[in-house]
Amino acid sequence: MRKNNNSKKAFLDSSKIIPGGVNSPVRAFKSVNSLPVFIKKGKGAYIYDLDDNKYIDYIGSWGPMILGHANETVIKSIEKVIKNSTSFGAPTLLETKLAKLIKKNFPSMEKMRMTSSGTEATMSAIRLARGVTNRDKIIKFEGCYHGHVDSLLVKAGSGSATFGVPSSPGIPKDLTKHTFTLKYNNIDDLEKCFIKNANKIACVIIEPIAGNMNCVIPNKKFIKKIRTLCNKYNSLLIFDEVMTGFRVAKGGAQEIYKTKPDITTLGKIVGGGMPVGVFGGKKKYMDQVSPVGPIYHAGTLSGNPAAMSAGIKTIEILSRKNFHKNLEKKLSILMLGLKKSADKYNIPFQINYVGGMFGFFFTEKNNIENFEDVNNCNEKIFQIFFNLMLGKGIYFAPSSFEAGFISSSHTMKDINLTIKAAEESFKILSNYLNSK
Ligand code: KE4
Repeated sequence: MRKNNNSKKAFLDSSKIIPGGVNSPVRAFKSVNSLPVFIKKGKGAYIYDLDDNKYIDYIGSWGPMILGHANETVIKSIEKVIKNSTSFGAPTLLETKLAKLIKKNFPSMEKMRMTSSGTEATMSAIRLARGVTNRDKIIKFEGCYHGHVDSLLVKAGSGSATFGVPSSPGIPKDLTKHTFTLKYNNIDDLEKCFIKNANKIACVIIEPIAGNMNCVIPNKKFIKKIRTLCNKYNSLLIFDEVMTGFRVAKGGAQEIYKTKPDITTLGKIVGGGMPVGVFGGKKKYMDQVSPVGPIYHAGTLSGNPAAMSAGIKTIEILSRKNFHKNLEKKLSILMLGLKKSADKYNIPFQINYVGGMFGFFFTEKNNIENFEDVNNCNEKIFQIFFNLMLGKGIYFAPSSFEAGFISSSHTMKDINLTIKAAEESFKILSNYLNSK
């Protein structure tokens, strides 16, 4: 067991004034029956908690920290910018510079707007799609998360062809009835929904590689079919690349699947750990955004100079030769090492990884295709494994429905330490399972 008195005290204190003691639910460690660790600092691949425990960090703030924590160049760029004030609420050159850098890697984003979060980006993208098509219905997929947008916090109704139901109180049914939630990777579901609602669907929004039901990689035919059906029914295709943008490849999942969406949303990495979101796409659509067009979007801190600067530096560094190739190579050694260790102790364990993003599943099923498959994994074993690894200084996502992330700061020493810790944990797990 690792010392955790200071984190425990901090959690008790924060819980008195912040719901759940955290500012985002997953941080509360509820789904792993554990207490959250409060972080004091990070450097490179490591984070340190209030009790001075050191962890190899495979969350990286849920994706932004692709260079690792406290990258000197990024920090220096923020320091330089904030000396001239932290915000103006007026245009600066940095916004144009970041937009051009993004467009270079995401040519489908002919024009774009900055926001302060991924949620704002997807919310604005949905409004834009509804505005330009003058249609209300939208399609999303079970297991995909696009931020806490009312229209998108929707789970499948009794049948996927029926109306969606809110996945949170406080969201009007009158709103969610316009959202269809279909099965990921299921072409039939999709085709039926389009036929049934021909020319009523404003857009399809999808995580083109899913990272919010653990890491689920879509079938290429599925992605291509969405594009075809959107063309056929004049609906817009929105790729939510808040997580996958610059993560799975420099040009995101759209580079890997060679499929151009009409609108793309970005976040996380493009802010280098500072609050940023982006939505962008075809000029003919983006020029309908106010004040050029009638579709409203705004934001006090949209394009914040410090966030722009952090994003510019982060993208400049990850644009270096072989950055993603090296990242995926390192990740493949980690993932295959974990799999080998699990197999050694006959633990049912599957892996998925793309670029610098990964997932692992405690199940016999070796092809995880959708939310149901993830739901059928062994949650109890995940919880035990998570806590064993945390105790050994390995900081994985505290939920079996989250993806993991590696950075360019992780070394082969870190990878080998992680595999060693996993082997010890699988051994304990196997004794536990055999004793049952
Ligand atoms: P934010 O509003 O959290 O910046 O972005 C929302 C969002 C949109 N689209 C995708 C594909 C996302 O993954 C996210 C946010 N991701 C979660 C991680 N599962 C953020 C972690 C959290 O909410 O604490």
